[in-house]
Amino acid sequence: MGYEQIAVARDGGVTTITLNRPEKLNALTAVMSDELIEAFTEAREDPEVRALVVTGAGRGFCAGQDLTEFEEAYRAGERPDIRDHLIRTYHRLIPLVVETPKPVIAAVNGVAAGAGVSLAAACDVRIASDEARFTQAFVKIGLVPDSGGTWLLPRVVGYAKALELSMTGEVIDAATARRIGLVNQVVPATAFEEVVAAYAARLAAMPTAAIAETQKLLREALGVELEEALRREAEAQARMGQTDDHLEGVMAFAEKREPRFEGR
Ligand code: T3D
Repeated sequence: MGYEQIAVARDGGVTTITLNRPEKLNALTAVMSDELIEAFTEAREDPEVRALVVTGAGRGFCAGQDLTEFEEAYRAGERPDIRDHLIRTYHRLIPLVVETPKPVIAAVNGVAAGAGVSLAAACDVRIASDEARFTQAFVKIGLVPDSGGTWLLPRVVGYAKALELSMTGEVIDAATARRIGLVNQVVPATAFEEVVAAYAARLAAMPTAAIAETQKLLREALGVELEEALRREAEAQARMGQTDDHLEGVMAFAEKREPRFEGR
């Protein structure tokens, strides 16, 4: 389908979803949330898609909620219930990103703020350009972290850093984000697209079913006892043991060649 505020492109097994309001640093509107939900749903259901990249057009990754969406109502003295907006947008989008059973890379090309940080944190891997910056901006407008920020950020950087960033709204650069574990790697802006494309292609060539099970197991293991985690690992492993990619991996090892995984 044609989109207004995002762009979607396919290259082999990789779908790239680009937030496309560069003049507003790709701030999220209700329309953009709906479009992201549609694009993620399509990519999730397409067996040919084996990895996703989320990035931003222009100099921003995502400046979070578009703060002008409620401006008119506020100026008119109205106070819309933010909860309704959150339920309609981020409560659908963020779980969809987290639960996408394929590797999802946030290619953080520029500044990420508020819900933009949550969107990046919802992805499996974060690759930042050295021009990226991050801010838990919520507190600067008198709000608490939403869009999953209270759940996602402590899981990525730990409780103490998540609380510090959320209380201060401090803007941190890409090197600091790397140091605290908010991003997996930082790449010079000049090499950014190339590095992201190579990384995504590498993940798209992996055994996709095993990656999906791994994502789910690790996510859920944070909330269960060891015995339960072991039981879930064994169940998933039994399923993976029946896949073509497992057979291919073992055969490739035995034959001293690179495996050719098909994602099945
Ligand atoms: O209401 C609810 O639904 C609650 C949900 C909340 C979820 C959230 O995400 S809350 C947090 C919302 N985001 C922010 O508070 C961030 C606001 N933006 C900034 O603090 C700064 O723009 C940045 C630190 C992100 C970047 O600074 P800088 O100096 O690089 O760029 P800039 O000049 O401030 O912004 C460039 C343009 O983007 C500018 O437009 P203009 O003046 O050139 O026409 C600016 O207004 C626009 N822009 C940036 N962020 C937003 C935005 N427009 C709408 N909404 C934004 N969030």
